Amino acid sequence: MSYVDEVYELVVAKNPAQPEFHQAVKEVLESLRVVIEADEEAYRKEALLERLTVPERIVQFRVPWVDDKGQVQVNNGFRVQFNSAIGPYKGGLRFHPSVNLGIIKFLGFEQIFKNSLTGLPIGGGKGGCDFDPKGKSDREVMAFCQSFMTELYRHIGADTDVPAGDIGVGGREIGFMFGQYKRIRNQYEGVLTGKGLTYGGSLARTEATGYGLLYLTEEMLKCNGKDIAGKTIAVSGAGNVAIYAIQKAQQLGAKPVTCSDSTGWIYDAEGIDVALLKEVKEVKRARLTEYAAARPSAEYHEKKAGEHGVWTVKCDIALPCATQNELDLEDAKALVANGCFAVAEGANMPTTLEATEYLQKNGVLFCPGKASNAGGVATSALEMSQNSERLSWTFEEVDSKLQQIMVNIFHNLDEASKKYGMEGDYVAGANIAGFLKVATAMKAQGVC
Ligand code: NDP
Ligand code: 2IT
Repeated sequence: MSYVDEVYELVVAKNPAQPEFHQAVKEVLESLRVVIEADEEAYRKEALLERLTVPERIVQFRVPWVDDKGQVQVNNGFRVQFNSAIGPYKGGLRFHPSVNLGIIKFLGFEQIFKNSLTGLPIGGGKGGCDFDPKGKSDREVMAFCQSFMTELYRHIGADTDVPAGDIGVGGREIGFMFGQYKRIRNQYEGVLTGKGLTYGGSLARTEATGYGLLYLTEEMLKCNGKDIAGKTIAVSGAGNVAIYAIQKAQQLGAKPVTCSDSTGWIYDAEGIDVALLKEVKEVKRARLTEYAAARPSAEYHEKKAGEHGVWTVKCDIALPCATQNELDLEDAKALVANGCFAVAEGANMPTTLEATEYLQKNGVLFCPGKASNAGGVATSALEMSQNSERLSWTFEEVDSKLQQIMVNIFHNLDEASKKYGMEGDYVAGANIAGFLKVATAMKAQGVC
């Protein structure tokens, strides 16, 4: 059996009941087949793929906290420190009831290659908790965050592991966790990114993932003889990534007409009103029904099992920005039938393997999240740089660096796909380009 197949079987056998982790590993290993098989014995002897797929460290811990009724609640916390070959562990924290070890491992694994693609010195990690911030008071969220950090603090540090936000973790949660870290450690350091602007945060970090997604999409279209201006875009999600993707798409002259949350979705024929969306989601933390109520041009559709939501809308470009496996084969078929010619992932692994294959086979330009959503973590790394030199850069400076990073990422994966005879397969290009830097660093550092 080939080394790649052997390691995939091992991963499945050793990590039962972690389907998302299997899926992420399968996608990467399939892309790497051509690289590994050219030098199979050397990779096998060094057990490079086994080392790549086993995290350096997993921390799992209890998070007890008291709710507003005086009831003690207990949640399960995780931090997976996956790979530190090219820098300190870096990656977000997700607070969502669906969080389990397999989800955090898939996200941490993806993060290794994403962080490598940014060209910046950051290793791969991810963490989170099965806590649901929805419907909780600010005091409950604070109590939870303080308890979460009371355990996590001993495993992280500005040169060790630097968490940030992800689903359910934004500025409010980062602030509460930063305060608790500082209190326990008596140390003011850049241990988290996505911080507020008054205490070490970077301008443009809030916008970075969504903006970066559009910078990369624009470059991908340009290099394929297409233009983003005037195009209709279907976006899913209504959180940090979706909001700023919609905003930048409009600035580039495109028309995003959809967004969605966990209970329903919006079709707005006049284009999404970003100011209203921000008010509903960032300020009121409300449902999209409130958007529809305030906007006559918007249609609200309740989410229903078996229905395909935003992907049934006619569009030129699709940007999935909500969560994993939200775009399946049926959705891919609907997009192709409606003339969609480009999909770029804002979320992590939002497209199933079957859907990805269908889109690619039908000539749709497809950019995987580990490349197209790398602007968030790249700007986090820029926040780390600013914290280290105790300076802050202007919005324009950070934004122009972000733009350059996204353009470079696209060209790196484009070149890797050509070099390995898979021109236009940006999934393979991203996985190979991300892998080669990490593998070279791992080999140089000996058996560790
Ligand atoms: P937010 O929590 O800000 O927003 C998430 C959005 O997706 C919300 O609208 C939420 O609905 C919706 N959503 C979440 N889970 C589900 C679900 N299971 N089913 C349907 N809808 C869901 O998170 P982000 O915008 O930060 O993250 C979105 C995606 O982008 C994730 O995959 C994340 O890993 C990825 N990402 C985030 C980065 C960042 O910098 N924040 C960087 C790179 C990737 P509701 O409003 O009802 O909660
Ligand atoms: O998935 C991701 O890249 C993030 N959630 C952002 C990570 C970070 O460290 O900024």
